[in-house]
Amino acid sequence: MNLIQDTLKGNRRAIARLISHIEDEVPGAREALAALYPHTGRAYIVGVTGAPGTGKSTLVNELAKAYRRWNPPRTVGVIAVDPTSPFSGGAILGDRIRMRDLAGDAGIFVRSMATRGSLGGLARATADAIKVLDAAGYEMIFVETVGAGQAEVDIAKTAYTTIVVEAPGLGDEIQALKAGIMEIADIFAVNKADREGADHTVTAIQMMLDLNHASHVGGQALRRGSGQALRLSGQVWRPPVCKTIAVRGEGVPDLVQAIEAHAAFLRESGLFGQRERERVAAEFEHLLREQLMRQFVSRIAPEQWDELIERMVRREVDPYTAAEMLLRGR
Ligand SMILES: Nc1nc2c(ncn2[C@@H]2O[C@H](COP(=O)(O)OP(=O)(O)OP(=O)(O)O)[C@@H](O)[C@H]2O)c(=O)[nH]1
Ligand SMILES: [Mg+2]
Repeated sequence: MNLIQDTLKGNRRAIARLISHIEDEVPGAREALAALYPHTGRAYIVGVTGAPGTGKSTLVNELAKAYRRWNPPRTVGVIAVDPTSPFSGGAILGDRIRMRDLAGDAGIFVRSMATRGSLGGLARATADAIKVLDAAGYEMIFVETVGAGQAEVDIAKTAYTTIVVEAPGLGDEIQALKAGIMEIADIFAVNKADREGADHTVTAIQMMLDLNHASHVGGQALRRGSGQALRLSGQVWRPPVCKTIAVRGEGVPDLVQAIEAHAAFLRESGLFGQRERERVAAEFEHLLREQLMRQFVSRIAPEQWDELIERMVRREVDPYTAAEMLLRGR
């Protein structure tokens, strides 16, 4: 089996094995990624994030089906990232079960990824898994992540369009939204609209968007420092708020339209290229930081490291000076 050639041909076993190699940092995985890299950059990546249990997987399942029914049908890759579980336990099994009706369709590939070591490692492995699916020819790639921590935000940064999923009755959640998630949302989905309070949630989000709109130009553009370009082009994206009932597939066509509208907005405003550059730069920075740190730490004797920590604990040296000492090799 030639992992690279077979992945490029879309062979499912090759794809699955290569992603496992990436997760396990098997020697050769990096070379495979390098060989695949020229074949990436074609997929449209959509991030789906939100609090636990809001219905992200159910929604992704429906979105995948919608794109399979598209004319002409698009192939779909799904990556469900679980930063909370260090083992491939219940959550992942749950995702598999919920996405059961996707199984058997050769045009869909579903993969779960959990933390094996650091969250940073998970973000990197996820970015690499996206490349594998991209090179394998999947046209739409959905990346599901839980919550709104930094790792999730990092993962969201790998998407062109980010959907934030909310559910009614999460008042505190909406407050928490203000912090990080508001800035990454290109589209809001208020799921479980069959439950009481959905309209209230929609109103709350709309109000927050109103507040934000004057100073924020909305969505990822600002967070990525492209506000200026947006103002120059005179174009502003206001995140639409879609009500959905994922379990019945209701509201999903509107959500698909919102994704397509955002993709068109990015292309027509010229922001797509900018976002792609920012995506590549962010990933590169992340990688450099990780590798520099690894290389650097590997050159330090454990005793030296421990001693330095001890000295900081005893307040004999401050962290800035300690860092200077290490960097200068003293
Ligand atoms: N009433 C109602 N229940 C829903 C809806 N969408 C999803 N659910 C249910 O909500 C539960 C959680 O759905 P998931 O799709 O697993 O949610 P999730 O956000 O992926 O969950 P995690 O990945 O564990 O964070 C399941 O029991 C779903 O059947 C909806 O529109 N209405
Ligand atoms: Mg899920």
